[in-house]
Amino acid sequence: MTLIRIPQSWEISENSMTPPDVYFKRRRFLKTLIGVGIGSSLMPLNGCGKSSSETALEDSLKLSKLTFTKNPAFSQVDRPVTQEMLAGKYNNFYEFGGTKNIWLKAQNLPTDPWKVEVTGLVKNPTTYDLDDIKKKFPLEERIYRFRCVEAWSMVLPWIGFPMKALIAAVEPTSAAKFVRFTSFYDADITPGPAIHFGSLPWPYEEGLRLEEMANELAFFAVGLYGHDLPKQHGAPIRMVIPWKYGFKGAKSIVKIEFIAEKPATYWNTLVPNEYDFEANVNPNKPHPRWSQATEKFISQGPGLSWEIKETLPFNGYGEYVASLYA
Ligand SMILES: Nc1nc2c(c(=O)[nH]1)N[C@H]1C(S)=C(S)[C@@H](COP(=O)(O)O)O[C@H]1N2
Ligand SMILES: [Mo]
Repeated sequence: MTLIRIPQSWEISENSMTPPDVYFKRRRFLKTLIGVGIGSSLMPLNGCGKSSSETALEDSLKLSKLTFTKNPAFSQVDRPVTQEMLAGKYNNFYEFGGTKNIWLKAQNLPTDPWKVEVTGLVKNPTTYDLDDIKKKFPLEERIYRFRCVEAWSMVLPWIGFPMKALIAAVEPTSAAKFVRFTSFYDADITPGPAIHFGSLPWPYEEGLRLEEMANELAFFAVGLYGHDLPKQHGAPIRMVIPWKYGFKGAKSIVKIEFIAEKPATYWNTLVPNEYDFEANVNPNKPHPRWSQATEKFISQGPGLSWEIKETLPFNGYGEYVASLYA
């Protein structure tokens, strides 16, 4: 059994750029410590997570192959596709913990059967099961850049269908202005991070303006790397919004509601001054705690390593989406 070792350099670099989840815990943690008068010598946050077996990781990625076409408009970008074994063990999925190393815990997600309720201000409210979705909406592969607000990035070959196809199927009424997307949540299965204080605003929810959802690029993924979506990536269906930071792409979607008012969202509720609703990738707008001008692009294996690249406005997708924000 080969153990995966995360290189030291990765850990160091990550410390210099604390992810929002760790930051949030630390801030609350410090507040609590100060509150009860314990010294700051107690700072055991973050350990680097457990080592895991490479075979178990491979098993988590051995999934049914999908039938799909390759969309020629999104068949490549200016950098290589990230290796599957790297993408599959470096995730954000707060329901399963506050570290990147959640892939094993995420295998507890029950994905079969799965239902997605589409409701609200629509003419044809529908509850789909996953097979209905795969049959009704022709599947295509799109290779998209992916940029997390924490400044790491990947390139991922998603398989799924454009969100506008769902809009056409359910026919929103003229009163629908926003859309709320809700992730799976069950406190027994998705306990959240081990260390946190106070309540977290579960379930994970995200939102888009209806015009954003109708944009050519907005995508529902049911697959990745030619097969069904791995649990750690948000099986069996998730949002992919390539011009926005990764947190806008809610995983493991169970409900989609067309509504009149802007919905509250998970990260915006937790840390409103850091994670705004719009969250378009923008190198000229620093995060309050770090620059967004460059990113750490993860492509090669077998160990985690990255290249520093410039971050592009709208993550390189301005020609498709800039007009939405004019
Ligand atoms: N339900 C849910 N969706 C989520 C998250 C989460 O914690 N819970 N994390 C978000 C963040 S911050 C990122 S960067 C991406 C990560 O997707 P990946 O692990 O497939 O790369 O998922 C997003 N969707
Ligand atoms: Mo993220």
